Amino acid sequence: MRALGWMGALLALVVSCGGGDGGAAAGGGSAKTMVVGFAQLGAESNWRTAETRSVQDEAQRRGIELKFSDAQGQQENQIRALKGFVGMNVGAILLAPKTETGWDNVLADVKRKGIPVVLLDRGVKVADESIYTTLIASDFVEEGRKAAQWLVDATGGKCRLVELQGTVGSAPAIDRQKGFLEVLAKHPGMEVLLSQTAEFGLAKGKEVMEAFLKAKGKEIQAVYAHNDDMALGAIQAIEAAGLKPGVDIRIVSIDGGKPAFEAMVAGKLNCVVECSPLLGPMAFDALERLQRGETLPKRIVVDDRVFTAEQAAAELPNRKY
Ligand code: GZL
Repeated sequence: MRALGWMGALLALVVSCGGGDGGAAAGGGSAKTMVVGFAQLGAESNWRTAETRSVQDEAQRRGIELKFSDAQGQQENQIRALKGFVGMNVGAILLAPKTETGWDNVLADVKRKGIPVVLLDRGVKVADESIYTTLIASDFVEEGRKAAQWLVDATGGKCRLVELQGTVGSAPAIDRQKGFLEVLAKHPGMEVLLSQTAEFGLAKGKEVMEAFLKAKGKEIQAVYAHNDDMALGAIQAIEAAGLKPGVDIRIVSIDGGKPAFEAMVAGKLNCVVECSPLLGPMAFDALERLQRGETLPKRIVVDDRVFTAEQAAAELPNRKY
């Protein structure tokens, strides 16, 4: 198998899937399926569970056997899962890395076994970029820029705001802040009063917003939340403080899930920058292109749109997550 490398493993799997004798295909799995390992980071948000569902549904639709691991938010569990997939000699691996760093050794080991790794939704910082095949993700810096530009336009460039950051050390948290501050740097009237992580979670978002309100109260004119779940938590905290979210305090978030659109229809959230979790089809398209011997670009960018409260009612029926 090693002489064939991972391509041979995948092709062998496809050949045995097509006309095999029904015996176990090379590289694990039955003769009828290609075997893919998916190291998911957790289930911390509505977005994450939608991504998991998209990958699982698409694997089933294509008759691909998916070995799924939920790391419960722990990087060491993801690393353990990757090692397990190597042991199973899967044909390919999908990885949604919790944080940017800490992947060099395990991904080098996976590469030595000839198994391609496709990164889903978050990137990694590694010394040797050849240890992963491609990254399929939104442009988080651009998402931050879009959120900031909407807030600048909505407030005439004069606003005192607080920021609810995503998971510390994760690509979306780092880049969404980077893009946001890049735009704010051009508008001196925009002031970030407080900024703290709420780990992309609703409950934590409520807790941190409560602390922000206690510290800065009516000074706060807007919230920038790195994802919908934290924005929804902030809405709860703002209402508990007797204020009107979306009116007394403007809110802009990222993801674009149904709950956020419902909050915009209710007038409690003002703007959402979309970040699609429906990456299953793109993930398996990429793996099938690899099977055909194609070379993939190092980066496959998922396009994002911006939706305001005025557009929410019309768009809500179209939301798939
Ligand atoms: C973005 C993804 C982020 C979402 C959050 O691609 O990694 O993680 O924005 C999720 O909702 O928790």
